[in-house]
Amino acid sequence: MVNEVVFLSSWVSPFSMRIKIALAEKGIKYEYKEENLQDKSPLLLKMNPVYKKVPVLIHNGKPICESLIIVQYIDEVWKETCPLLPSDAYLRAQARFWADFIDKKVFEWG
Ligand code: GS8
Repeated sequence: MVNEVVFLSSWVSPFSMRIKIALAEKGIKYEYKEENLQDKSPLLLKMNPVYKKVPVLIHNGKPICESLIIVQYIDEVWKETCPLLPSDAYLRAQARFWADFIDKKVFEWG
């Protein structure tokens, strides 16, 4: 299977750190494209027409948006290497709770 991975991000984006860590843990090679959020690229507007935000992962030409959804996608597609969530369902629920808490209470502007 061809795995062409492009990561649209910005240095100011704390949400993008989730993707950087997930890609690093899985050892996935990717092309990084820095976005200027004051002057968004046509590629970002095309790949994330709903929110027009980074991060966006483009896998074999198909975009995945929203950092937690991207992390889950990476974990499902590259499932043989380094699982990102605990194998126990209860511990997985706890991990998801805290990720959701961070989005709602820490990064309320996101
Ligand atoms: C939040 C992404 C976000 O806010 C996620 O991916 O989890 N819920 C989303 N991205 C910001 C940069 S980080 O502050 C962004 O792209 N902002 C551009 C804009 O709002 O126009």
